[in-house]
Amino acid sequence: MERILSGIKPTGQLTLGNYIGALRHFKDFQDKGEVFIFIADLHALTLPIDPEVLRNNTRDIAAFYLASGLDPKKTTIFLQSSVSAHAELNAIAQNYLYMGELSRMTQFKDKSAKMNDKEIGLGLFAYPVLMAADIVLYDADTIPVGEDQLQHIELCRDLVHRMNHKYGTKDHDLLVMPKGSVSKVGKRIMSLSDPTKKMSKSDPKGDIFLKDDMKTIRKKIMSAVTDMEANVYYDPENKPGVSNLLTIYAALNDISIEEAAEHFKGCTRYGDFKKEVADTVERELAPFKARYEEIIASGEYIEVLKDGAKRASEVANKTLKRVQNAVGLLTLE
Ligand code: AQP
Repeated sequence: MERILSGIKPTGQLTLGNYIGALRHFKDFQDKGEVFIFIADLHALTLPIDPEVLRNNTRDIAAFYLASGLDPKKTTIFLQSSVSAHAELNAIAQNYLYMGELSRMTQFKDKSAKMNDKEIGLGLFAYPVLMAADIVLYDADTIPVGEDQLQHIELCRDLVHRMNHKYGTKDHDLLVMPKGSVSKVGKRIMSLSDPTKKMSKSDPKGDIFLKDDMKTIRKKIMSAVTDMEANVYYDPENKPGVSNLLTIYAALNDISIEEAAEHFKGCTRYGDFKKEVADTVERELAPFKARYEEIIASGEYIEVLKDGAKRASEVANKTLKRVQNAVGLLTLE
C-alpha cells in the first residue's frame, strides 16, 4: 500500500498559499494509501521564534489539519517532536549529506540572505537533513508539497540513493525512494502585495492568513496589486498579480488555469474580477474556519496528537532500528 507523508512547520500563521499548495490536498490522499501528516515543530526552531508563538502556531496547525477534513482514524496526525526517532535518524543521516549540497539549497540562501550572519543557526543550514529523516522514517513513497519543497525532496532522494548503494543488498533496499507530488494548479501562490514573491508565512507582507476574518480577507483581495491593462488573462511574467488571482480562483474551483481564464475572458473591470475571486475564497474558507474555531474550543486535537505520536513512533522506530543495524551501531536487543 502506498505510504504518503507530509507536514507543515509552525513558523508563522498559515497562509492561503499553505492551504492551496498543501493542506487542501492532504485529505484526498486518505483513501489512496496510508497517510502520515505531521507538524514539523522542530523545523520551526530553525528561525528565531517566541516559545508562546510557537505553541500557538502548533495548536493552530493541528486544528487546521482536522478542519481540512483529515480523519484521525484514517490518517496518523502527530507532532514531529513527540517522535524521538526523527532526531535520532537525523544524527545518522547528517553524515551522508554534504556541506556543498546543503549550501546550494534555495530556501537556505533566501532565508539566510535576510539574516544577520550571527543569527544563522546550524539548524537552518541542516534543515533538509532533518526533512530527509522525516520522510525516510515512514518508508514514504509520496510526499505532497508545494513547488518550493521539491529541491529538498531531491536531496532526500540523493540520501536514499547513497545509503541504499552503501548498505542495501541485492534483494533489499535499506530505504524507500520517495517522490514529491505537486498539485497541477496552485503549486506556488504569490504575495498579493508583491506578486513576484511567494506568499510565505515567515515573510508575511501580502499574505492572506487562514486566521484573518472574512472581511479582512476580502479587503486584501480587493486591494491586491494588479496592472494598468484592465484585461484578465494569464501571463505570469507580464501580469503576475492578475495571474496569481486567476490561479487562486482556478485552484479553489478545481478547474484548470485555461478554464479560469476562459471564464473571465472579456472582463475589463478588475473590481468585478477580484470580487468573484473573493467570493470563491469565502465559499471555501468560511466553513473551514468555523470548524477550526470549534476544534480549538473543544481541544479535541490533543488526544489526536497523543494517539498519533504512538502510532507514528511504532513505524518510525522500526526504520530507525533497521538503519542503526545497517550502519553498524550495536543494537542491544
Ligand atoms: N505560496 C505557496 N504556494 C503554494 N504552496 C506553498 N507552500 C508554502 N507556501 C506556498 C507549501 O506549504 C507547505 C508548508 O510548508 P512548510 O511549512 O514546511 O514551509 P514552507 O514551504 O517554507 O512554507 P512557507 O509558508 O514559505 O513557510 P516559511 O515562511 O516558514 O518558510 C509546503 O508543502 C509548501 O510547499
